[in-house]
Amino acid sequence: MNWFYCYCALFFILKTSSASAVNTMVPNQILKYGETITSTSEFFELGFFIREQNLWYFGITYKKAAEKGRAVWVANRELPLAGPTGMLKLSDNGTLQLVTANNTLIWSSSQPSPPKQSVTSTIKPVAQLLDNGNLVIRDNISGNIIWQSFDHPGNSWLPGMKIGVDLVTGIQRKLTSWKTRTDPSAGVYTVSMDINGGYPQLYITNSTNNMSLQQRVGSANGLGFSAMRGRVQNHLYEFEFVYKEKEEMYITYTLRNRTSSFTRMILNYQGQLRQFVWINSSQLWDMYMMPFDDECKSYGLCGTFGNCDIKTSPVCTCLQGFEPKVPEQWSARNWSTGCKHQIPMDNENVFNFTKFSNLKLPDSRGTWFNSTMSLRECENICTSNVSCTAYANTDIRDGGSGCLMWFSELVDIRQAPQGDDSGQDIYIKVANNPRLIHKKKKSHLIVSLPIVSVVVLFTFAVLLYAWRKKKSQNKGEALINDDGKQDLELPLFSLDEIVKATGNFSVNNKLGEGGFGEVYKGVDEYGGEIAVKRLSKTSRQGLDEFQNEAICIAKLQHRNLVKLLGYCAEGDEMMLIYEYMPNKSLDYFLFDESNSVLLDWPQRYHIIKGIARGLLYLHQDSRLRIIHRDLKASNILLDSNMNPKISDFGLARMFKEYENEANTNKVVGTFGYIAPEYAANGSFSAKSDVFSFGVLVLEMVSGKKNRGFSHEGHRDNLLGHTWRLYKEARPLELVDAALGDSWNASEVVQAIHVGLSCVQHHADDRPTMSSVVHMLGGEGALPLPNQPGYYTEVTKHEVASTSSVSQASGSVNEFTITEIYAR
Ligand SMILES: *[C@@H]1O[C@H](CO)[C@@H](O)[C@H](O)[C@H]1NC(C)=O
Ligand SMILES: *[C@@H]1O[C@H](CO)[C@@H](O)[C@H](O)[C@H]1NC(C)=O
Ligand SMILES: *[C@@H]1O[C@H](CO)[C@@H](O)[C@H](O)[C@H]1NC(C)=O
Ligand SMILES: *[C@@H]1O[C@H](CO)[C@@H](O)[C@H](O)[C@H]1NC(C)=O
Ligand SMILES: *[C@@H]1O[C@H](CO)[C@@H](O)[C@H](O)[C@H]1NC(C)=O
Ligand SMILES: *[C@@H]1O[C@H](CO)[C@@H](O)[C@H](O)[C@H]1NC(C)=O
Ligand SMILES: *[C@@H]1O[C@H](CO)[C@@H](O)[C@H](O)[C@H]1NC(C)=O
Ligand SMILES: *[C@@H]1O[C@H](CO)[C@@H](O)[C@H](O)[C@H]1NC(C)=O
Ligand SMILES: *[C@@H]1O[C@H](CO)[C@@H](O)[C@H](O)[C@H]1NC(C)=O
Ligand SMILES: *[C@@H]1O[C@H](CO)[C@@H](O)[C@H](O)[C@H]1NC(C)=O
Ligand SMILES: CC(=O)N[C@H]1CO[C@H](CO)[C@@H](O)[C@@H]1O
Repeated sequence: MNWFYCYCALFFILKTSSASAVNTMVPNQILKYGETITSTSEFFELGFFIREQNLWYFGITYKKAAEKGRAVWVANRELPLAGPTGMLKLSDNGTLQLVTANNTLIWSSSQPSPPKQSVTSTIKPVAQLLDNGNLVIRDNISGNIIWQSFDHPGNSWLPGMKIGVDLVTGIQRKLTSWKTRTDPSAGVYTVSMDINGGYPQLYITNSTNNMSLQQRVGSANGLGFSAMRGRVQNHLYEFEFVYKEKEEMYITYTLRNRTSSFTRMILNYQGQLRQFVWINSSQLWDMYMMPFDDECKSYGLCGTFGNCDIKTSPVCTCLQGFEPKVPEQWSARNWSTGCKHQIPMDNENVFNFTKFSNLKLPDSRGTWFNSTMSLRECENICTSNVSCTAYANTDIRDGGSGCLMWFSELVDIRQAPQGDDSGQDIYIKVANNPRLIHKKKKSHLIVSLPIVSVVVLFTFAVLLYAWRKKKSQNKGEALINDDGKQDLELPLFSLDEIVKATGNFSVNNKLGEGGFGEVYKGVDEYGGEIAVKRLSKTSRQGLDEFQNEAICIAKLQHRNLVKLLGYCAEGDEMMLIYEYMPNKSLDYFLFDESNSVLLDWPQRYHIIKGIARGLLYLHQDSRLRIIHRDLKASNILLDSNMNPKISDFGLARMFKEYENEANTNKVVGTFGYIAPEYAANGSFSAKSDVFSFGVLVLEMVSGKKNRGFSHEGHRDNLLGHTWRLYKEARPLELVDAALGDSWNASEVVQAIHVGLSCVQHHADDRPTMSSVVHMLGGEGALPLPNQPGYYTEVTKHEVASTSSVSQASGSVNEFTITEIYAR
């Protein structure tokens, strides 16, 4: 009995004494294998552990069940012990030492960088494992910290740890990856703070690559880093940048509720940074945040003012208001040259800040910042400083605060995914487009607006009326609908302005000829580029088309339709003014031997999808229902980012809601693109546009014109040839040799399938544009196609063509058919 009590008492004493010192170690205390020191939070413990056979380490590991043994910090990461035989001791001067059984020093806390601490003889050191996983050596008299493991991070970034620079000692606190999954010695990747001027940000570097910048993580914005993948906006932790002038600057993160969550950030041996949170209910680590690991991750891929968006193809586009510096290189996917302002930023120029949302903020080297300033103050300073190019908030919590300003061209921007609020807003200086000012002014005159537009419309109508010498024979075709009274809210350009812009319609500025006259390039007084369509004075035939186009396009707004900026009606001049498309039209690339190589498959596929969306908008989604009737490669214009824009609405036809189909005596369109039922009996519908779209798709794949296609083996046209290959299960032989190896077989096969489905003989067998858009978006499937319409070439001989109207001058290919013998 006595013996039993005695044992119990002894046990009790041992238990309490170890409990009171559970997280501390005093001088000359020895810690051997099997003994550990545990933090009072019970999250962490300090002790020996094994990583691989006979490689023993000493460090801090998690203690909790599922994570037991996962190291968050390793003391002897470069020099493992051969067995569980070493020991850790704390010397009187406050140094932790790890020695082998025969007393060989393996690791010491003061070894790597002894900053000559003036160790007074009267210190009373204690080593303590804090609740957050920080091992500190303190002087128990003064309370000063002599050393702490948080100053020497490994691959794990725990809450409270600082990544940054001590400005007094110059010590850089950075993460270093492990060499392999199990070997904790320093690997090639680091995460460190860049402090070479500007707002500090974190970089991942790769030392095998000569310490090159592997990926820019960015600056802390209060919650995390902008445009990271995962739950950046969460309520568990906050990342923030702390700057104490002349002392230190660092990024750290803190848990909002220390007791409930448990988190770590890891730089893994493959150089990837990952933020994990422990989910108690499911007992596992959940990944909360990581930099995107995709094409857009490489630093500055899209050059200056370029935006990388993984959802678009190609991934790089110029920010709105910017255009490629070297269009040829840009369209050849060499984006490093970047973009420039569309309207040059001269000091005299009026400018506005354009707000871009949900972006990863650009590289912040060379920026200026003030964490207490408001966005309004920031704007004021940026407005008055000519060299300022953009500004943004530094912190996005509570509606945003702080001021960050750029003074150079912006690089390394990416788009955060839509529907994900992980990105940030930035305000970029963009010179004012005079046309936009014009428009804006209008919106100030709310009361007088209807009057203005009625007057404008009236003038326009009167002029048009005066122009019409006699009633057009095909009045049924004309597009003056009852809704002609809808506001034609178009800016009016003066003739003087246009004459100046085009160098008095100089031959050098002539871009080409359209259905109703010539097209000129112009530069307006602000340096903005425009295209001017001038109604021919000698031929009055184009008047209907001109009018048609003005009414049609003025009401349409879509990124895949060309944009009308305004019109000019003065004297006997009638002109429509468009945005200028620097990359000309699709046929310029597609059917030209040297240019076709510039248009690789991803671009062609992007263009196909863009045309499909534009056409869907015309057929279904716009306020009006419009059949284009003349879709062809030369009517697809390309903007500076090679986005397709459907143009030339001269032959377009507006449908009323209940109309699906119409008939005409005068068939207008272009050889090679025209649908059989339309050519044969003048019946047109949305499905006749679908036919033309199908032809265009097959032309994009093959790089060959449907019209004039020839093959040694047979008499079939491009459609027949494609059908042959498709039937014989050799569709890939259609692929344009100019595409090199840029194409992707499944996309090509899909495009051929779509193309063939669209050129079916019977209009009812052709899909709607919405099915086409779905299919190109990877959703749904189209039925297997049958033999296409116009299997063989409809030669000119077979078509009793009335003499093409006089508008068919120059490059235009329009014709009128009265009878046709289709197969
Ligand atoms: C502290 O003491 C240990 C052994 O007692 C010695 O090896 C070490 O150099 C000393 N460190 C400093 C900073 O004096
Ligand atoms: C200490 O032991 C290690 C092996 O554990 C051995 O390699 C080393 O030579 C020994 N050093 C001394 C000084 O005996
Ligand atoms: C540190 O000092 C406090 C009082 O200041 C004392 O209670 C505690 O026991 C000391 N710790 C060690 C390990 O000496
Ligand atoms: C780091 O650089 C090396 C050498 O250039 C390269 O092989 C490796 O892929 C790079 N690491 C990453 C993650 O890109
Ligand atoms: C690495 O950088 C140094 C200094 O910038 C340079 O001299 C050296 O040639 C570079 N090495 C490689 C492999 O790029
Ligand atoms: C922190 O988490 C604990 C446990 O989940 C909870 O009881 C407590 O209310 C939380 N505290 C705060 C301030 O949210
Ligand atoms: C975590 O989960 C375990 C069992 O799943 C439960 O016993 C424990 O109370 C939970 N802890 C917290 C802090 O919720
Ligand atoms: C991309 O453009 C840059 C700058 O003009 C040039 O130096 C580089 O050679 C180009 N790269 C390719 C692959 O064409
Ligand atoms: C930051 O802005 C605040 C308020 O505008 C100002 O008081 C402070 O001096 C500024 N700090 C620096 C370093 O410019
Ligand atoms: C604009 O800001 C930069 C950077 O702060 C400064 O060097 C320059 O003097 C400022 N210019 C003007 C005109 O205020
Ligand atoms: C929307 C906006 O801020 N517009 C402004 C653009 O700049 C001009 C002059 O620089 C202002 O008058 C506009 O209000």
